[in-house]
Amino acid sequence: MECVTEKYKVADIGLAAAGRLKIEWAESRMPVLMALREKFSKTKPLKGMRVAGCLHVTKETAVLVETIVAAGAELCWSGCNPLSTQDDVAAALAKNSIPIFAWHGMNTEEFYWCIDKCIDFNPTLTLDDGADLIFFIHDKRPEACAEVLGGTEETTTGVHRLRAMADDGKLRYPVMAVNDAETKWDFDNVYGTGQSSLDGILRATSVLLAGKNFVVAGYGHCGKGVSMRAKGAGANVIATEVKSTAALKAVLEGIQVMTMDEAASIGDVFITATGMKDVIRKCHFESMKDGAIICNTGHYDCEINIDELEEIAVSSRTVRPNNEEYVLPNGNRIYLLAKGRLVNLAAAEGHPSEVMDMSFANQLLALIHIAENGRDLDNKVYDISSEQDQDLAKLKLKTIGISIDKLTEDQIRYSSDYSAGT
Ligand code: ARJ
Repeated sequence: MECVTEKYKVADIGLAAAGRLKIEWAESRMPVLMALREKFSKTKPLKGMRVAGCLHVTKETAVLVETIVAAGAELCWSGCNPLSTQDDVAAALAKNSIPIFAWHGMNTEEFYWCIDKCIDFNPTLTLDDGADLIFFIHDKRPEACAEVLGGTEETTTGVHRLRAMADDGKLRYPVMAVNDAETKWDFDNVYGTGQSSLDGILRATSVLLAGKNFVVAGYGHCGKGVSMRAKGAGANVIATEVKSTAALKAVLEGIQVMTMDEAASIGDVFITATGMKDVIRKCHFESMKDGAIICNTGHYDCEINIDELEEIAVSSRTVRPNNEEYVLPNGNRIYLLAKGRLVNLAAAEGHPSEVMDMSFANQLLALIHIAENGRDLDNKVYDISSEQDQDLAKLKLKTIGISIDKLTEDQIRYSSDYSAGT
């Protein structure tokens, strides 16, 4: 099987037909992005643009990729996580003449080789999830930044880092914070992460969640979504936090809040959603119950200290796909899912298409915004406009067939009237 050419490197081009079926399934559930595809395939707002993308290769991403192409751009793609590429989807894209360098299970060196390939493509726009491509182009290929009009960033962790980089004066082109659009974080991060993380845990373990002590580290938008769904599945949800307001929100949601030191000995399932490193570490592994399941849904694989787990374990083996058993000196077994990488993308298929529809519509519109205005933007991180949010939400509601009220003229006047009281 020819799987490497100048234009692509994928695991198995023979999987293209299966990948195409998945992409078609996603298309049927991404009406907003498909409507934008239809509109922009006529006007071609990205004509002349070269997009380098570094984002999980899933069926939903494929719909975005083919929409960017329909809008007139050329592009080159790499995955943003060694375990999240769906090989059949990557093959389908390669088969459709899309330059793509991504396969499941790549090592770190290969990961950066793929990003480097996308930079060889001389991008005018970059699209990231986790900012690895932006970091790489700044660090290793700074000369390539000159051609870049701007970039977009998909996720919380990436946006945090890019804001820090901009504050340090190190960012060499403008970036749109797609994550911070309301139609992204308030849906993708909450409902997307909630459902897909449980999907990953269930595919990797097949355990009953009802009655389990389910520990969620981090009660941000992602943690909140996971907690909500775990609670719905009948688990006793426990949250750990470092931020007082977030902890208080969890308390008022009826969730037990305690420290990880306390939670470690009572949890049955642990999931990290913090963006911080070493949230679960040696002292926690040592006090865990026999059979404890641990996983992560944050962007990077540093939230569980796996080196320490490997150090203290007397043996380990794979017991199911994406499920590694570690036996500790006290005889207790701990099950690590998806090597501590995003459990929702590594052990399942990522967020459902319906929610990625809005995230990726934001990505597309952000790219078009930079293509049209990039030269007037400063080298900083920009928010998505609230008009874009409202337009996308309106379009999404329309596709679901839901109508909402309109303010009357009198109500519009009332909304800006400060003279009326009791
Ligand atoms: C592509 C996905 C999918 C999916 O938008 C989500 C986010 O912020 C990322 C953190 O790395 C993952 C990304 N995401 C979730 N599900 N990207 N396809 N199906």
